[in-house]
Amino acid sequence: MDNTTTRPEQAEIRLAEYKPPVFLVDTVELDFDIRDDRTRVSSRLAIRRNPESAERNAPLVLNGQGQKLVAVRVDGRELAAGDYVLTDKTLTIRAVPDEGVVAIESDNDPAANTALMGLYAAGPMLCTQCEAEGFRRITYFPDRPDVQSRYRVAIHADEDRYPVLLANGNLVENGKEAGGRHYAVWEDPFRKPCYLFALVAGRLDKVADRFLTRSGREVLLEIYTEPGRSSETGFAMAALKKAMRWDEERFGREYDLDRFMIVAVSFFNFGAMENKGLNIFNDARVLGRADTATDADIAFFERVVGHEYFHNWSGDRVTCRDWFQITLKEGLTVFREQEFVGDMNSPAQERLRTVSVLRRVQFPEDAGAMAHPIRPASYQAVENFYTATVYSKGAEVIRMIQTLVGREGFRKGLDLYFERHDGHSATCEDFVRAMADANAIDLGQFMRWYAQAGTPVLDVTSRYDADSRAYTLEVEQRCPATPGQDTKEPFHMPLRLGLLDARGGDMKGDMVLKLRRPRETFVIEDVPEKPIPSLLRDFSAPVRLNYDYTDAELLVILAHDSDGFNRWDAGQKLFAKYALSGEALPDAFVTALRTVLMDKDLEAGTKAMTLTLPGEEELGLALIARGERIDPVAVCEKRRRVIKALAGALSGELWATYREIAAGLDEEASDGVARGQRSLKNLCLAYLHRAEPGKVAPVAARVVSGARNMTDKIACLDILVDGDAALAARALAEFAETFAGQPSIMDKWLGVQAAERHAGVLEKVRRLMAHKAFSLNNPNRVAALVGVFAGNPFGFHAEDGSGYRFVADVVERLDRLNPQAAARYAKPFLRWRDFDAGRQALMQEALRKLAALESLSINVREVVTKALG
Ligand code: 0A1
Ligand code: ZN
Repeated sequence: MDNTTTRPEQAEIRLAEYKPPVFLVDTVELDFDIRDDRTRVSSRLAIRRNPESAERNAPLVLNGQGQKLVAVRVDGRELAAGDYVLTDKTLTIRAVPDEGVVAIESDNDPAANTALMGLYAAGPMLCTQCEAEGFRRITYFPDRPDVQSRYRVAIHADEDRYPVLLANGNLVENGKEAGGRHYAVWEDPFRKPCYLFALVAGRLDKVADRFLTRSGREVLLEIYTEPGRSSETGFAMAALKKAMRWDEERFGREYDLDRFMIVAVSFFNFGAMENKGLNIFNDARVLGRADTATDADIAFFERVVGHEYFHNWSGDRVTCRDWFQITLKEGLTVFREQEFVGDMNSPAQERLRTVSVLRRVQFPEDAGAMAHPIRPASYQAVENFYTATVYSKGAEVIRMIQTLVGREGFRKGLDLYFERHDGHSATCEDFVRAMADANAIDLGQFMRWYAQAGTPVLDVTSRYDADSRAYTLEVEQRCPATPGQDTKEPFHMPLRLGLLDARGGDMKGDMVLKLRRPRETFVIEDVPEKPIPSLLRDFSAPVRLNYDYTDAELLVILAHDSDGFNRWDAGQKLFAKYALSGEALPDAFVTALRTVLMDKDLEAGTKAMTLTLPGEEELGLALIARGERIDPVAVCEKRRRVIKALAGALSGELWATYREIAAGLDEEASDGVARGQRSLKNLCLAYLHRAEPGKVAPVAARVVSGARNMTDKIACLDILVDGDAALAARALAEFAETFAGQPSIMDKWLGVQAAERHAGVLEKVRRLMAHKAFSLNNPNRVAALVGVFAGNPFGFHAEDGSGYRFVADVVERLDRLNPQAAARYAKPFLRWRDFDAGRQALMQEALRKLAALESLSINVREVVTKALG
């Protein structure tokens, strides 16, 4: 007997095979009967054959997964089992009228739902997550974003256990029921795709406020938390009001419902979700005060609250036709979020942050085994494509359009886009067409950004002719091959630049060259002296740019360029060069950095960013660009060597800066300025620790136990863990005792230890997995421990392969609970080709072991097969 099992080939779903839905659903009535052992969901769907569908006689096929079907009715008649076909993914009903009502009852088991998609128990509450394909786990439905419906939702539950019952839209009715139960009915007047559906039930605390829209409507704002955490909502509420005002002022977009709700939940796979009128947030992205959250967390609250709020227009009012178009809403919304955060704080710092994240996270993705265009052409598990490429590179593509058409032109284009598509689903073509039409320009070639993967490279050379005073730039563009795309067509992109004189003065102001061809020559006339080109100002396109700068030219740019981005980037280039070559830091560079540090007019946050070396990932990428392979441990050491040298040379200034800021900074302040000052202060201390560990460790130890500010505590805990075993052990124990029972704070404690740049880190992480602060069921705990470990060169990349085996093992175990989360930790293996031969072999071995498993989710299997492919 042949007992080998064959694994069915996994299906690639393709954009080119898009077909309009066969049936539309105009209205949806849902009834949730929440009981201790199950939740019964009853639906009434008003269905109608779609006139746009070519499949005139096709049956009604509803998606459905992981629930128990109880009954199906068509126009009031209950169907017998033979009247429909039920599989583990679909419910097919052949005998349906062209227009009618389908009613379905099914049972959900939220307590058993560890995948956190659909209806699930999040600690003491029930909540939902439907993007991308979670609604099908709640009830049988055509679960696709081009089916948009009006919803009326009734929820019934025990009043004591679930006093708060929420869904999208407006509360239209509520009251008591027999047996200590109660109910609420919600109606959403806007048509929406089912992925924007949301429901929350539980015992929740609430903070409320009001917002007056510019047309004079009053909106009720509510933030709900688990009991005891409402004092941590201040930043989020302030951010929400700022976001609402900003979207009116900058883009003319007003809020449209009477109520806007945010719920913070403690089990969530992503950062947050833009469900219409009822945003659901990972509590780590919305709750905290200066004594419970770090400045980085707090900065994120404003960003994420803004992001989800902005989706109300870019995502909810105008949504995506299909899941290939995620960047239509995400790229645009990230762009809007970046503009908002810049306007609320410092636009220059926001740009530096954005680009460094892009380079650190998106560039490697775009060079790896799962590189994809911002609009992928195919996928197996759509959740694998909520990526840095779709989000961050997508936002850069939107930004390039703004650079090409100007801010006013962009606003006109966006208005036209919303006007044309309000209440409907759209495609990336629709967006670009609105921009082109509003500005009467041709963006045909520009569409290649949506179809071609890989980070383009610009090779630039120049010559200056003193006699004719002409400056010539030759620009060549190329784009490396990516999986499935061997050759690329040239991109249309803006190259912003300036020309500096020998003292760094701008000779010509800002110019924007429009690149379209593989090789182009630009002649700039009337240039008085041989210039230093300041190329790719403001990072005007998501590319790598090569130009053969001398160190002296970079120093001029660093000191004087009027473009803040290029000043910072010149420093980054010099840092990378000295770190990778092992050359000593030249005095001129140290002097330039000293000038930055002591500059009275420069914001502290900008100083901190200028003094921060490119990260280990970026240095690794610089090696790849030179055709070398990465030894991550060696890269970490090279980086440390530069920090040590710099700290030695600037010791006096670093101590002076540290002391001055420490003396004047209010521990409770967490506005943008205070955050910048704190980041500079803690950078000074961390740098000094490399050069003078004996002097810094006691200072750090005092801060960990004495400070009330969480940013300071964690920065100093990091320092201790990095250097002084005895002090670290004591500080960690004290921290754990103080914050036991506060899981989001204990996540930081886990993370600090998983980040330890030391060979023994795996053993520690193994032990921590058994600690009561850890749980494989909670994505935040897993991110704090396993996620941080996966970015640790001494952990994940340990030379003996132990880190790879450990992470692969976690992926296997986690996959049984939460496939989306598991796939996230399989992704670091996608880059195996970037590392030295020994590590390549060990990473492939771990991948093969995973690939050989019989039962893997499609999420993990897609990553593993593409990694090996
Ligand atoms: N749309 C959300 C993020 C999000 C994406 C996918 C999810 O499940 C697969 C959940 C949330 C945002 O951009 O904020
Ligand atoms: Zn989003």
